[in-house]
Amino acid sequence: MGRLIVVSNRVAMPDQTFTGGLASAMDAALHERGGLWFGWSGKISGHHARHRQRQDGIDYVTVDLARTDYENYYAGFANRTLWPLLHFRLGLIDYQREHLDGYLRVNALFASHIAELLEPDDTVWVHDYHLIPLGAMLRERRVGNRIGFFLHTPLPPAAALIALPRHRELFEALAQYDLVGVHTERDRRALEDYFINEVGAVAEPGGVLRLPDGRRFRAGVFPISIDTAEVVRAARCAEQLDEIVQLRHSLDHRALIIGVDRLDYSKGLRQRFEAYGHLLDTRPALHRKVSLLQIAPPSRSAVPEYRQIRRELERTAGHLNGLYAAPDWVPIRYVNQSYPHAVLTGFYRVARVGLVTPLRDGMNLVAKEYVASQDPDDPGVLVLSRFAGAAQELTEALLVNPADTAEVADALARALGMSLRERCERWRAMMDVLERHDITAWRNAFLGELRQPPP
Ligand code: GDG
Repeated sequence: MGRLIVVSNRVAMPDQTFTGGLASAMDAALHERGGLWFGWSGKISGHHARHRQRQDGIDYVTVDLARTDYENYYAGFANRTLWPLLHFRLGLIDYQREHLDGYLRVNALFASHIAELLEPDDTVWVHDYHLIPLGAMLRERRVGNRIGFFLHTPLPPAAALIALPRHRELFEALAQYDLVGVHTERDRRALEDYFINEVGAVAEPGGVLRLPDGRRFRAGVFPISIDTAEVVRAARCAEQLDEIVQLRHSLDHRALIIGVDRLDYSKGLRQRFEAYGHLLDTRPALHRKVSLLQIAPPSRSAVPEYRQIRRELERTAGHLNGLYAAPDWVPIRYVNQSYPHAVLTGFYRVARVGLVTPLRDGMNLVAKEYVASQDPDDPGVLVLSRFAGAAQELTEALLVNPADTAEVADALARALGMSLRERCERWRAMMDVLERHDITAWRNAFLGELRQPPP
């Protein structure tokens, strides 16, 4: 069996503290088989310098990008065109031809490097919307290896995908992969509909799509998960950490509602603050009895929409605190800082309610981490958006439409008043899912399917 070659926009380098589940899952897979992780170095330089570092049997190979590449590929087409499109936000799409050209140029640059590094038995696993055409570009370079692609975002229906100029050039390229993985059955159906209606493909048994030229590829559902055992362990140990002791002390027996999200317009943060405002407005008995801690580390600050959402949230949080705060009580603690993963698991464990209300989300790992971090004898309640992929599995959460502030406020009130027995039953059911299906199961399912003989 050959090596595993992982390709993603950014690479989790061994000398960086990178604690995400995806990074550790890839790390484990690369260790098992030996392999190579390829991506952008995160550096901007004029000459596409390539860096190579080998540690514990894994090769980390990264390239620098020129400033215009970064602006057109990353800040432009990936994050101002594809991200809003894939999250059903057609009104936010900013399409510029030079951004698409830059996106294709960087994908071609990646393809040339990878084609050079590949050996005949290697299996290639490409990640996410930054790299949709990479497989097709590898095929153009006569790469015959097994190549899989996993999309971490949702996939909207064909009626939305066709809003993108030159959409066929981009999405039809997915057919050059042997296997395309998505988080949910809804995403898989969207992919199938697009290929049937826009490309003229035919669906065959086993998730196979056959194109008019006879080419076949598989599309499958692989819901990503977390390192459940590790999150359970970290949350248990976190009780001792200073940050957790201080948080408990500051709460002074008030119930904590927690939200943890990258600062992103897809996460529904404004609507979440408004729902919490509605809760305080309609239930005065909860005043001084509850606090919302929203952790929202800034992301993609080079993109104007992200600077705008930040301003908007500061205004909304300030407004709510101005309306309701008392000398000894702040209703919203809004923190634009990131924390080590171990500390986050401790915050989750302290919180009586996990509030996860994205407008759209491929999966949402925070929802899963919140559940796995709970104290089995006194678990909290998850309030979860129906539009997160996680809602397909965590059906014992209180499921809400994030746009309906009254519905979210009702769910919060219900969660805050829920009996220990009901909390335990709901938590156990969700924990069963996470114990059966962790990040290792996800990775093995995808790679197992990719190793099957081509359709
Ligand atoms: C994309 C898709 C899909 C957050 N704050 C801190 C921190 N985090 C960690 C969380 C969690 C991860 O970041 C966020 O993952 P999500 O899944 O919630 O969201 P995206 O970043 O949008 O991820 C999403 C995912 O890819 C995987 O396929 O589920 O739908 O959008 O693990 O804990 N980590 C640390 N400090 C923080 O302050 N260390």
